[in-house]
Amino acid sequence: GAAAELTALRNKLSVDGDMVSEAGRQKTLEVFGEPLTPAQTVARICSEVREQGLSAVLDYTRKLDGKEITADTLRVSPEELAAAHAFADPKLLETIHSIRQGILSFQLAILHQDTRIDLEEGGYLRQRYLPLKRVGICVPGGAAAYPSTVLMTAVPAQAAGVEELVVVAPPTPFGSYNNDLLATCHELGIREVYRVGGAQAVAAMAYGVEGLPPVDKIVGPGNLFVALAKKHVYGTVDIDSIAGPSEVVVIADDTTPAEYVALDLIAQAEHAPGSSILLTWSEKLLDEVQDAIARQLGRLERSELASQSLAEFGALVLVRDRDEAIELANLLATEHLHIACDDAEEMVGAIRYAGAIFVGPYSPVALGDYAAGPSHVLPTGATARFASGLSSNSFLRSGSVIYFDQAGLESLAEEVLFMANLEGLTAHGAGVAIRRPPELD
Ligand code: HSO
Ligand code: ZN
Repeated sequence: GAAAELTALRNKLSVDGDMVSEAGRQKTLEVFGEPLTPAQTVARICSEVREQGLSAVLDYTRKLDGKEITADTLRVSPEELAAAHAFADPKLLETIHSIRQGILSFQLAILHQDTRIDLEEGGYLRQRYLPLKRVGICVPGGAAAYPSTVLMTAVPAQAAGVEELVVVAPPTPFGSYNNDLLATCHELGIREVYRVGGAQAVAAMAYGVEGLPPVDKIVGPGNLFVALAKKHVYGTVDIDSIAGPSEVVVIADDTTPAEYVALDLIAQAEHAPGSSILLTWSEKLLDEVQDAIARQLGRLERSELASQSLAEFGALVLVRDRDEAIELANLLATEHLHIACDDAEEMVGAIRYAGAIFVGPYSPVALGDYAAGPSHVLPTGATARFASGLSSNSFLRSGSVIYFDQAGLESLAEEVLFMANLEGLTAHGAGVAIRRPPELD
């Protein structure tokens, strides 16, 4: 039934390093002298960048992106950033500034707090949270320019207290040649922006190359090659997730205007690729949404891209009832779940898996994409089963602090000695025994 079909649909969108398209075969044959899978391609690029540094980064930028970047033009100079900012529409800067405030206050509010518990016997235990020092942000530059992605990654990092932020964007008109993107970086106080994308950008940030010191964590979305490269360098650096295409599941009934639903589905599809699934128990709504999609596609700008995505990765599903909708939503563990019906708030408790839940008819996903406060970098491809969205807490690491005085140590001494003896680690035991107070008779 619906579950099997939707799972198949979802698998079409999964991050698959082994799949080879004809175009991919041709391109890798040309660049590497043999046909490679995306995973092999990425492994090759990463190890060359690791071994040869900047020259490999510039080489692959020429061969894969067709752009001549040099050691001098790799980094967008501070003057260029300032110029982009000066040239930008004041309305853009104002908007970025005001959205930043909202994101910042939410991200500060959810930040983990240090915890300390005092031990009755003598001593305390602490959990400390400290920001990462240097973080790399991938900004895509293929299908559209995404200043919003800079906001939704950099501001949470700043809320956590990250000192050094690095942005990489491919050398394209939607990437690091985009004035709005550069102005946004500058407005947010980001001074390190590099014109590089794809696997070579991820490798450069992970291993460091001449002129680009290595980072501690790499976050942000990208195409298949960026996703696979993050997977490849994980362990050398931390990563946020291995993200696939954007997705939405909308649950609605006939309390929801069909035009709203249609636009929400098309909005996700216009990311191209993007997956949009409607779950409804109202046949009436389903029919109306179908008509509304056709009507809207006739007048929207990106309708060509959107209708392709809808055809390939979209579905309008008639379910039995609310319970089945909830069951399927949990199975899909989608990036965005929009519960658009009247009693949406009551359904939230039944949802176990979703990157973010949008509740009621007035909380479209676009609100979260651009302005609400939680980051729009969210787990895709059913990884919401185990992963969380990006947040200020993604930029903290924790560490414990243990302090016992002699009485405190004594209170656990017998347990430690028993365990040390059990494991046969006699020095562990002796080191505790020697600290025990002298026997009092
Ligand atoms: N829906 C995308 C984020 C985005 N939308 C950026 C518009 N711009 C992934 O959550
Ligand atoms: Zn979006």
